[in-house]
Amino acid sequence: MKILHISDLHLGVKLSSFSPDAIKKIRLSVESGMKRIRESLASGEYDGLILAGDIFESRDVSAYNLRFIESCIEGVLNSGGFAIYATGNHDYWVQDSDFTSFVENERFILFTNDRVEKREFLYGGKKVAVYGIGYRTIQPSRVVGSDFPERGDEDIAIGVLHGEVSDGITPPNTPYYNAGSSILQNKFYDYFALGHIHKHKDFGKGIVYPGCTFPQGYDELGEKFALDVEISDKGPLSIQERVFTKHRVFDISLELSPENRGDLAFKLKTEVENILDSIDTDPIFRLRVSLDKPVVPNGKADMEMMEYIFGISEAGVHRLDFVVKPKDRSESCIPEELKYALSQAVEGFKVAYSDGSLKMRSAFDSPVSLVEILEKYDLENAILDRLEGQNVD
Ligand SMILES: [Mn+2]
Repeated sequence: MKILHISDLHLGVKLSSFSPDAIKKIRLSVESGMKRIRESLASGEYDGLILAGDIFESRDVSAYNLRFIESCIEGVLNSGGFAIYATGNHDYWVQDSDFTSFVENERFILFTNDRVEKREFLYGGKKVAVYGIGYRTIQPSRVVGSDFPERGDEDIAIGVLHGEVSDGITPPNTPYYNAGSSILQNKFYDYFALGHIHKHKDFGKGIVYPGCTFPQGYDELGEKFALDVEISDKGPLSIQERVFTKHRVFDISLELSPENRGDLAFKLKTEVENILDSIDTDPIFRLRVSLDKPVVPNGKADMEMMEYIFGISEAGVHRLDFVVKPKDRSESCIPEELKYALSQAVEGFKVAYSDGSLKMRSAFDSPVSLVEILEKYDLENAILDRLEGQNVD
């Protein structure tokens, strides 16, 4: 039995932290990913589809995105398969929405109640039991691991949970449904489909987060995928990654100090070269430059050298975050006046103070090289001028 396990599509999420150029790339890539998901499900390639929650971003869902999920479910049902949808904390509204056509039937199971439920059906002569829970409110904050019953006499047992699962017995402290992985392991299901965490994690014994399917944030880095899950009563469980998007998001951090510049340059050179070697499409880069002192490398020559080393000029930077982390972490060491001055000096930068650091952020209309950034904004002088005389070290 082959199942496509998808979670955290967050259809309709605002891509506001990206530049317009990056947004265009992401939209096209997601669009073609959605098409491939729909086509695969309609082709009869899968026996089942599991949607493990946060399929939509919010109640404010477009007809297009709604129709997409409906057609995915229809596709797998029409080809003789089954679909399971457990709502997440972003789609708690699904249960009483009058504009969705999500109605349970024999082979479409919908978990929207805030308690663990069991559904059974026959598939290919086998008795399948599905145990799941959905969201009726945004933040239920409950330990649910022990709410799941041990498997019964069914041929195939599947669990679905949108929430936070931790290694071991102790559940994590979180406002969402939560469980310790070893509690779930002791239910002896063939597969436990998790959702909510955007990063892939396999706890063993078939308890798995696929992570979000589409990278749509600067914290959703590298390759993102859904899972092809093969459940067989003859052999072991097989789980394979299935990538549906072409774009990838990369976050490159650079912590500068006059002492470590050489080492960092080498490290970053390797990192960027590996990224550029391993992908067949344009990456979306954020470069984070942070300083623990108000000191930046000296002069344009240094920056040209760094750009050459990093190989970033080819790819371009879509967003630059510039962070000054003074050792004295009180906000008073960076006065309002300076924050205002910086926001003026560095056109287009949003300036904020948080976690003891001064943070500036800019998303560019189109990717720019590091040298361009420095020339355009004259960052070095802006920072040095403004910080001169400040007691920040
Ligand atoms: Mn979630």
